[in-house]
Amino acid sequence: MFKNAIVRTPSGSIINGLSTSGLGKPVYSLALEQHEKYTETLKSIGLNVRVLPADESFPDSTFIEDTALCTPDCAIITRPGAETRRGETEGMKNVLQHYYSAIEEIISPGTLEAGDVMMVGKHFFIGISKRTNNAGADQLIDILVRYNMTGSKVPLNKMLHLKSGVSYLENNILLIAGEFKKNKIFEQFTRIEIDDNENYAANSLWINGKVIVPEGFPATRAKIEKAGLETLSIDVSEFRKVDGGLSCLSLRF
Ligand code: CIR
Repeated sequence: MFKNAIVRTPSGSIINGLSTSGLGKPVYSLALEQHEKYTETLKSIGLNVRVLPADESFPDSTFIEDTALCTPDCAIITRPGAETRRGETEGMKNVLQHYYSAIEEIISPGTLEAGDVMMVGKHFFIGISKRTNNAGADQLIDILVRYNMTGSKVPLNKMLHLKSGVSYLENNILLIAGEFKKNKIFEQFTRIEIDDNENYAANSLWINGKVIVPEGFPATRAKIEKAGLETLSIDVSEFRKVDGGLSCLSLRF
């Protein structure tokens, strides 16, 4: 169960965020509106939400998930693989000190973005992607082991981040899309397979028994409900334009 969440208000510079979507630039006013609804939804589920101010110097800084991994026992400040995002972690230590007495850090030559990290109880799957390298994953595994947790690597071919294609919905249920559907690494889970035309919805968000699904993906929502989970949906169209999804917009712990 999660108690807290941290989000960061999108900056006007989000229009220059890294993107491969081909969906055009986000409309800033709409991004702000959607972000506010996202924040309100987290609060309505019962989380204490801290809202950090927008940071104009980093177009992608609203995707705060990538800057830290918040485990039950320690927080780990990441080292983003995207050079334009590296400075986003500055200041996160101060923020997280309010919640954690143990804070670790990924250091050079390691890179790691926490969108590549999926928590399954005390085990963490770590995507090796264009953003997260082996050195970063190895450092993370060493840190996890020190705190009685474990980690393992998952190679990525097409997706931006691990959680662009797979989300853990607790109780051994995994929402799974694209290149991961046939991956033996995920065989042990009860899998909800995403239809290829709804791949974006693979990044849905389990919070304390409820699953937030991006708006506009009815087949995925129906499948999740069929598995016995309650769903909510939020429109995150403006974040999708810059390759962001529901999980990217918060740290939850
Ligand atoms: C990026 O390319 O880094 C951002 N435009 C999107 C980051 C999405 N974050 C995530 O999946 N955790």
